Amino acid sequence: MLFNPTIETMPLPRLRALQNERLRNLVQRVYRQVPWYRHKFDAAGLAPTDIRTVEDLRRLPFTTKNDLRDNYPFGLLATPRTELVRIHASSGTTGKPTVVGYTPADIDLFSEVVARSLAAAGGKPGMILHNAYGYGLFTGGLGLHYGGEKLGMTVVPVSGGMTDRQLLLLRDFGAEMICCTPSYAQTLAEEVNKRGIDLAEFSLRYAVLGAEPWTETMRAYVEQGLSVSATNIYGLSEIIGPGVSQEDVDERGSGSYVWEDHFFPEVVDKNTGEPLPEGREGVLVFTTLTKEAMPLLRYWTNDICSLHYDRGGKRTHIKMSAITGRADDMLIIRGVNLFHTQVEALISDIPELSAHYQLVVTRSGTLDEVEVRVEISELHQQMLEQQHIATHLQRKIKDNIGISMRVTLHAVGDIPRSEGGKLKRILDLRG
Ligand code: DLL
Repeated sequence: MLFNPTIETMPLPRLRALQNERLRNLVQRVYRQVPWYRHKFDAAGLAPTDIRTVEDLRRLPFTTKNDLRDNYPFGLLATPRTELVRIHASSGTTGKPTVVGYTPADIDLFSEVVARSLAAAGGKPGMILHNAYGYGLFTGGLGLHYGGEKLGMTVVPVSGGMTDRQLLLLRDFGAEMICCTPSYAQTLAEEVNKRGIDLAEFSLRYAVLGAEPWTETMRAYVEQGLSVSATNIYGLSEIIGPGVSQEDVDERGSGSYVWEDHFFPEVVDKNTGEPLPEGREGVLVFTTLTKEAMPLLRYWTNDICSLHYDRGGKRTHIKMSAITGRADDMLIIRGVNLFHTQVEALISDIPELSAHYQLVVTRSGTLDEVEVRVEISELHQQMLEQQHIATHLQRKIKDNIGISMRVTLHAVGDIPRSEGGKLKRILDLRG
């Protein structure tokens, strides 16, 4: 279902004209109201009138997470602090959180893009939405909540954790849609299986998963384990929260529609910052075209993906591929760039192994060492002692990624699970 068909199917030339008009307004507003941006323009020798179309964006410098930190907490606001009706924040890996503010219009915009996303995922008015994203400073809980209400769904604000209660409410309320992190969906699927729960007692049909990278292997596991069609929802606090992009339930695997009437995406070269053409992988960068409280120009997300128009899709908006990793949690192991999803893909080719794994990075002397801890699948527990499975994965990793790693096999339940939020797949113990 399309929540806003006029916008979602707008012919590209009209969409581009809308973006250009919004961009011109944005640049004027930001120059006038955010001193930090005014200095950036002045330093670059640019006037707001130099930016007339989205093609001109490449002339502007990027905005980074560090810039947000330097302006902590309210330095980048384009409206007086007293006009905010909500604040969210995301905890970074170091130091202070990244703070974002919303005016009433921003909350409307947030709800609109999440409503579009839930509709694309299979949601309909009247359907029960079991919302297991965390409520609080994290944008997931409240973001999905308001979007669900906007679409006319009945939202159950469960928040994360307490798996027993989640399963009880899922069954008793008859939710047809669940949203949570993919790793938590994996936990739920595993519990259903462990307890021998009959899914016929549930009404679940759809899962809307995001907030962390996941793969087709996890999709298959969750779809089968919870009896759902699972789609990807992507977003980040700095831009709005969840609902920056969303996969359509009938177009699974072909990328997620970016709601580009509000968030203009670019993919740029990680090293040079030059915009890359459709289909090429690089760092995702967003310009918020309509946000009031904290508009951002060319925000460097650090997320790695590619963009493409899908001429056969239901909507005209551009699609982004699944995120393969973050430029900053990319491991560099003996000079080789590595994302944990690359290892995950190789694990998934070996039927004796489960989708539960963790990479542990240590340093001995000057040499980085990686241990891949992976669980034997439920069905193959008796093979735990069989070293040849570990050797097989080790060889695949060496052949495909070019790094020697130690592989250790573990029993079901040994590797940490998601307890409701984002799961850490990498344990980096190098000081
Ligand atoms: O994670 C917003 C969100 C909530 C998205 C609920 C989807 C569902 P932050 O905590 O600011 O916001 O983290 C943003 O999480 O830059 C990505 O690295 C990662 N991320 C978010 N969604 C996906 C996804 C929320 N679908 C950071 N696939 C982003 C891969 C994702 N990574």
